Amino acid sequence: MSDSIYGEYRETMEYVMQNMEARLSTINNRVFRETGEHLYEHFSCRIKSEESMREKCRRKNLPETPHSALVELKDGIGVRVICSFVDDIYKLVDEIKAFGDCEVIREKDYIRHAKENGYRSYHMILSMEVPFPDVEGRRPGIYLVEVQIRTIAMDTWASLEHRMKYKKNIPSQQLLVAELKRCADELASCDISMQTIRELIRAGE
Ligand code: 0O2
Repeated sequence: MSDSIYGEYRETMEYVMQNMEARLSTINNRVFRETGEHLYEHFSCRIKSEESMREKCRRKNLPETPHSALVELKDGIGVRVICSFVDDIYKLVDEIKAFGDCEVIREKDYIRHAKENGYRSYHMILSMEVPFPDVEGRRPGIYLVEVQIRTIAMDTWASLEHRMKYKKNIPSQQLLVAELKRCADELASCDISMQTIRELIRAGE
């Protein structure tokens, strides 16, 4: 019996993660062959750490079980893809939606609808069919993957904001929130400018 919150399904989660990595690499290579440009800069995949998953279960009043970690919470397997330009994000979303064996079960466009604090990113929860059992006893099993797609600028902001979130009780909290929001909006404006520059370069080629 495993002590992991993911139980006996941890190995299949690794399989799903590797499978996603391979698909993303294939997409980028194909787009590069077709257009001479990559669709994304880089990506990272992770299985949420035991500690974070257990903490999230407690925060959401869920029992610390494989069912909570694999079904109730949907970000046990996470993929973050970083693109150079905003329109590449939407092209990648279309590529991912075209996967034959995955279904998008949740989608949030925090780019067109930024969060109040300025956070921007495209989020999807995919359900992927795999030839192994899942926690609900199905075979083929269904595993969930959270995909976050952002530009370099959005990622820079999110990383810094995430780090600063943990520094509580600092003076001028309100001012900092407003400043962070201002930075997010300025970066979003830079993203639009960079895309316009790319379009102008392409038009002149
Ligand atoms: P971690 O440590 O990055 O995994 P959920 O929070 O997943 O139960 P929800 O609210 O539907 O459900 O999720 P949503 O809105 O899709 O956001 C989930 C993830 O997006 C977060 O995961 C963060 O990674 C990222 N995110 C969302 N909002 C913000 C934000 O304001 N700032 C930053 N920096 N990241 C954000 P976790 O589990 O919170 O954290």
